[in-house]
Amino acid sequence: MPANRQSRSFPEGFLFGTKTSAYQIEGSVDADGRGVSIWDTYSHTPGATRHGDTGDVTSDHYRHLDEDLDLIAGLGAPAFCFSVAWPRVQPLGSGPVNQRGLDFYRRLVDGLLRRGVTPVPTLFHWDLPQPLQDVGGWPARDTAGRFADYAAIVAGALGPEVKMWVTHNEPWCAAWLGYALGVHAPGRRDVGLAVAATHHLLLSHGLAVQAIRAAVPGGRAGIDLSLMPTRPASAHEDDLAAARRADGNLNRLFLDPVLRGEYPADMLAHYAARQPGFGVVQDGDLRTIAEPLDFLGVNFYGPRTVCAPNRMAEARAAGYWVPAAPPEDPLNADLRDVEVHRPEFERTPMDWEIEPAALTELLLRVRDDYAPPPLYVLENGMANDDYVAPDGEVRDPERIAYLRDHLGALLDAISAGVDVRGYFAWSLLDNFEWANGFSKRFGLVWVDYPSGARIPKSSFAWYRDTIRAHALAP
Ligand code: IFM
Repeated sequence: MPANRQSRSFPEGFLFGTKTSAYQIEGSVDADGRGVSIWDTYSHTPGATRHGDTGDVTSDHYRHLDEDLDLIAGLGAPAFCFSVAWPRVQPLGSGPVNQRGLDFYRRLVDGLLRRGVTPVPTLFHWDLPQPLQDVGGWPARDTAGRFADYAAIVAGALGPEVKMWVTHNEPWCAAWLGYALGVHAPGRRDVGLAVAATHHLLLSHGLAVQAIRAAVPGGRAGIDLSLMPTRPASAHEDDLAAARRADGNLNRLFLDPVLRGEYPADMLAHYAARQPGFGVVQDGDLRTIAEPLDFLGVNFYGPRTVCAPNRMAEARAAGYWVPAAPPEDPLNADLRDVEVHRPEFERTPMDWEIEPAALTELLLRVRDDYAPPPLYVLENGMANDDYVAPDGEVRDPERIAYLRDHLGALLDAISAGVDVRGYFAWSLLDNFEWANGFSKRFGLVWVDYPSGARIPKSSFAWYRDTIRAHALAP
């Protein structure tokens, strides 16, 4: 049989899962003493999200918990990654603990364990308590200390049964979409604030790792980074420099401090004039940030190609799709990079290019450049133009192909010797896709938002069968 006709097995113990986040699926934002998060504030700001959508109800997971636990069990994935909403646990972001908020996550964890599913909590997936934003948010150092307290509370309450912990999900998004681009909460557009936010998010990560280890005997801690191979549109030195800056901001600004205990020299120089910027770094911080990890989570959706603003005409002539004008947003205007697209690559409805081999490239690069702890792909998946057919089924062959090809790319990385221990599909359920509201569906399960009804899509059955076979069918 030719190689491509054979099924390919995953290593023994390879951990399959799905992943969700609190604000995107829970709803019930006023229930049981929950406080206000920056995403409540931001999503209710006119013009902030598509159609003014909010997470007030979204997939209504808070009230559909048992049904969702049964769906998770039906999928057969041995792990489930969810995030804890800080404002449920500490409505003010500091001080008193809201026991009813903790009880919800206790029920979730117990429900998973009863069904034989390993819970993987993430402590922060962007829903900062609003009172902490009111006194500065992530650009303020005190927020890192408050996060350490919160981490200790959650780890103390959910341990010792919970062994695998993620401190932060995609701190790049929290810092740069939230404080530089202004397209996520809290909607600030200031590069100096984004640099300071980056540092305090990372500092809080290191402090949280220490808190988890202190509270959970045998606890394993890691962070989940959104990473992207970033390529130049040509070999011209200006394009190479633009790609290097983009890579510095997206990837190395996080990988270097976490895995090497230092910020990249070119990024320190690039942001040197920004206030407060790296001026917030104190002695000893980088040692805390580089607290050795038990695993590194990698979130992958696609690669990025950039040219320099003065090279747009050449990029266009070379066949790239190039925007009419250079970006004016604070992030990219500062980085002087222009995102271009390769027309030969299909894009998802998020406009993200589909190139599974870029996942292999990324995993190899992380291995080669950083000698990291074991890797888990903690997010991968696609938005798709799904719909309910007249027979009531939701068929999403595009998503099946996407998952299959990315799992194949992951197996290629394993074959090349990269220690990848698991894969989590984003996402279990259709949900609130941040500024895109409900216009993008990422779920393996369709959610009918008005009624809360769930319909497993054909990708759910495909993923279930793949997990059961522990192999990728040809
Ligand atoms: O929905 C998000 C998630 O919250 C973080 N990672 C990317 C996903 C798709 O955009």
